Amino acid sequence: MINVVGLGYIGLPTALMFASHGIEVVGTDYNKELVDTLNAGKTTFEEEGLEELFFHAVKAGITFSNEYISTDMYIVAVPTPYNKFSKKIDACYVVAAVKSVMEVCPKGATVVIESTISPGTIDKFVRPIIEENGFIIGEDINLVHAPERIIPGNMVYELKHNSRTIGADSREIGETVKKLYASFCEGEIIVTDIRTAEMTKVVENTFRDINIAFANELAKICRSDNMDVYEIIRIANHHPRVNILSPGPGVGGHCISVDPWFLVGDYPGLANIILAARKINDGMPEFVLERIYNIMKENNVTDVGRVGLYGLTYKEDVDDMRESPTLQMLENMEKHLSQNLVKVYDPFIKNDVVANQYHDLEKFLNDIDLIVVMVKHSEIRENVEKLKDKIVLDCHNIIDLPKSYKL
Ligand code: SAJ
Repeated sequence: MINVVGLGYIGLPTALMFASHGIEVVGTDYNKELVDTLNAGKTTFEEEGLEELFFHAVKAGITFSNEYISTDMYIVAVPTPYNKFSKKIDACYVVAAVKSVMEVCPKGATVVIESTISPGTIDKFVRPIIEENGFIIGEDINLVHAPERIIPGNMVYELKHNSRTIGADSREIGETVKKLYASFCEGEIIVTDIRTAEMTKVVENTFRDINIAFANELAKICRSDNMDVYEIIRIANHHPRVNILSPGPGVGGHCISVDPWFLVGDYPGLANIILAARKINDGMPEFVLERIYNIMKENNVTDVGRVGLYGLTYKEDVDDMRESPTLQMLENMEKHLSQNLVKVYDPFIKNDVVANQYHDLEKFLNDIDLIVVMVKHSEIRENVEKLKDKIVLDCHNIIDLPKSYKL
């Protein structure tokens, strides 16, 4: 039986996947409300295919609890925030979860850490806890790192089809855990050591951050000299070995905008491109603000109250707002005392999280003259004609109207 610890964006779908593939699973989370919701038969966030998977898993017997279970296999999928000042990982949730597991686990158990961690975290934080509890790693307790790779919006599909990495101290344990994941994972599963698995995961997200930063830097260069960045990228991408990503209003989410900082924090002086990319991407909300200011001036819009931000989430068609460019931008605006004037709307955010938030597209559009498309939710892509009388700042190159501006 597997005890999956942490039932968030990664832990929940993973637990459901195992349960739907014939494995006995108990999902544990310290959040009572979350466990109550799951036990009441409801999922806790929106995600394509999640509800169906949930019903399958419940039918197959998955249960949810606030308690840790005594069993031979644990999968820890708790959040790993980073310290905003030191840029280093804050392993407090992983530490707390492993401590709780140590209180109930029998000898012979395997502890798999799925949470994204910076290279060295297992050596520095996890091994000492196990040893302090009187266990010998490799004899009494087996330790494994199995980072996930799934993308919000396509999690269920990717859980099944992506290849993945298993890092273990011994080949044998690595192969055992590989077999377990192979119950649902059809992609290639590569077994390696723990340090390599930790580093690989962070490197993957850093690769993407750097590539997005390149596209964003091009957008700024082209804007400064009146060139069309989208046309340039489109043409350049016809080269067989060039694949430039898309500029946007910033990089949000809990992965790409966070993981590169682990490398910057741990290797100051060595992580140079990585740091530059982070700065470029983090500077994009400010760049959008400047664009808004210039477009307002050009169109004689003097009232910030007539400006509307479309989208609060960090990307399209998800309800996740973590590190979102819109929230970053509102924070920047706060410094200029204008945050409370601008209007905001997101079809995926049902409760009020910011000032002047709307819950109806029509009403939102009625109250603004300039709309800034921060997130390319399907809703706006399907309703472009509703923007024909508006001034539009399109941060994603999806709208082609007479009065639309690009980044
Ligand atoms: N973005 C751009 N331009 C692009 C692509 C993305 O500005 O061309 C922005 C998005 O709008 C968003 C951010 O970047 O704000 C990140 O979005 P994303 O869809 O690229 O990635 P995430 O953060 O949702 O998920 C990533 C994935 N990692 C990689 O693609 C390397 C996913 O596979 C990981 O599992 C996940 O991070 C994670 O948990 O680490």
